[in-house]
Amino acid sequence: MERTFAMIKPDGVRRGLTPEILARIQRKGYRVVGLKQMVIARETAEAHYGEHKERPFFGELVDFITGGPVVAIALEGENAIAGWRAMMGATNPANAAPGSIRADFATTTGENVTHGSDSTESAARELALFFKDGELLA
Ligand code: RTP
Ligand code: MG
Repeated sequence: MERTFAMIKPDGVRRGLTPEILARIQRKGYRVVGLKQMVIARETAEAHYGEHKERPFFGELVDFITGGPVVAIALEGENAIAGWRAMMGATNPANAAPGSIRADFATTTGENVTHGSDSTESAARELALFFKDGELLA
């Protein structure tokens, strides 16, 4: 069993895609062990995307992710880290597999609807950044 951090980004929430995305997660069979709608503090966003600090799009990325409510989700399941990344599809929706969330609902790399941790280490770090111990189901 693995846990991963998933997020519906501000574009997804704004466009009313939250129920559709939660339905896909549940149909897949992942267990939602944490769930909350929130506006991300700038400091948290900068820590979350710290690996991209030197990239030219960093400022825009932080502006975007803090620019409206997101839905933070802790998922549990067999192979959940890679599995959720597969459900999301490639970063650039133009390269995302047909049927994936980004292929079905996004057109640009900058606003690509969902986030998913990319490794065991990122998952642990991001879950701790967004959820306190008591907020996750055992
Ligand atoms: P995420 O972290 O949001 O789940 O996305 P990801 O792993 O698929 O992609 P990553 O390389 O971690 O990039 C994080 C987010 O930064 C934006 N981005 N813009 N303009 C660009 O070239 C560019 N590259 C990345 C995207 O919104 C991406 O999701
Ligand atoms: Mg990433």
